[in-house]
Amino acid sequence: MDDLRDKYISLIAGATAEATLEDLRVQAIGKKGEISLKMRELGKMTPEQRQEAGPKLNALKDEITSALAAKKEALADAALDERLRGEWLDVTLPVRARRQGTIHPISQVTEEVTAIFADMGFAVAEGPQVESDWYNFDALNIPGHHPARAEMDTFYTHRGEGDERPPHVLRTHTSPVQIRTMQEQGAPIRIIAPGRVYRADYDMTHTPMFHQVEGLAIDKDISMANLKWVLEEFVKAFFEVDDVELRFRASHFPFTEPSAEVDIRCSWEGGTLKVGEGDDWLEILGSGMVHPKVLEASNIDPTEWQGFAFGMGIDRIAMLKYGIPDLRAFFDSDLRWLRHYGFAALDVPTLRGGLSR
Ligand code: 2NL
Repeated sequence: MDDLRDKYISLIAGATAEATLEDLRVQAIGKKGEISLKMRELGKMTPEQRQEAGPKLNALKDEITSALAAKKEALADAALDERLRGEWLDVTLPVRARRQGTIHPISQVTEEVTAIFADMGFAVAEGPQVESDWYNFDALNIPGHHPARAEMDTFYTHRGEGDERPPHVLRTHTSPVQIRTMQEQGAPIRIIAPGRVYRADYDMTHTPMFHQVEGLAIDKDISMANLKWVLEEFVKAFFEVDDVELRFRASHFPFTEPSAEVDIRCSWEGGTLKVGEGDDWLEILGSGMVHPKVLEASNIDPTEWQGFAFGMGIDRIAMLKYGIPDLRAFFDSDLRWLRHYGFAALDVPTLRGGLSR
C-alpha cells in the first residue's frame, strides 16, 4: 500500500496539465482504478485483515483525492499567473497620438480672437442663449414692427397655455450680453462677447446655429478713430500680416449711428486668400457708434458716455483664415474632417507664442 501511495503522490506531483490529473484520478480511484479494486478485495478478507486494511485504504483514497485537488488548484493558479503576465499593460504609458482629440477650428479661432482683444484691454463677457425679446430686440432699438425682427429669422419658444407674456427667443446675436454687462457694470466698459447665436436659415452659407463675436468700448471720449485703430490691430494680428488696409462703407444698423461695414484689402490669386495685398475687398464685420437709445436702455447716460461696437461671424473668419471651404462641415462631427482641420490640444494661442500652428 505504501508503494501505491508513493507512486500516485509522485505522479500527481509531476503532472503539468489538468488532463493528466484526471487520467491519474481514473487510474487510482476511478471505478476500475487500482485503489478501488483493492477496496473491492476487502470483501474476501477475514474480519481481522479487513479491520486493518479498510481504514488504510480509505485514508489512502482521501489522501490521493486531496492531493489531486491541491495540484489542480496549483495548476489553475499557475495558468492564471501565466495569462496575467501576457495581459500586463503599463497604464502610465501616454495615449497614442492618433487617438487624441483635436481642438475644433471654432474653438481655436475664438481663443485667438480672445487673446488679441485681451491684449488691447478687452474682457470676455458671457450671457444666456435663451433671451427675452426685450434684451434681444427692444434694448437694441429694434421695435416690434421693425423688419429686422423678421429678417433675423428668429426661433421663438412656447409659453404655457393661457400665458400671454411674449415668448423667449434664441438670441440672434450676442448683443444682449453687452446690454446686460452695461446694466450690471456701468461705464466705462471694454468687452468682447463671443458665443453661439441662432437664426432660422439653412443653405450653403448659413446654419441655424453659428458663432459670433461682438465688441463694445464705452468711455467719455471714444470715437470712430478708436474703432478704426482697434479693428486694424485686430485684423493684422488675426491674419498674421504686418500691414492691412481697411475700407469703411456707410451702412445701417438700428443699434449704431453712424454705422459702417468694414472690408479688408485682399487677393485671391491662385485660389488662396492673401490679406493686405491685391485688388479685392473682403467684408468681415459690421460696426458703428452705439446708438444713444441703446445706451439709455442700458442705464448709461448718453450725454456723458459714448462708445463703439462691432460684430463679426467667427465661423466665417475661421473659414477664411484656415481655408475651410464648406461651412456645414463645421457641425457634421466627421472625425476625418476634425483630424484634418482640428488643432493640437496643447497649442494654446497666445500673442507671444504665436496664434496658430
Ligand atoms: C454684423 C453687424 C454689429 C453691433 C453688431 C452692437 C451691440 C450693442 C450696441 C451696439 Cl450692445 N451695437 N453690436 C454693432 C454693429 C454691427 O454686427 O454684421 N455682424 C455679423
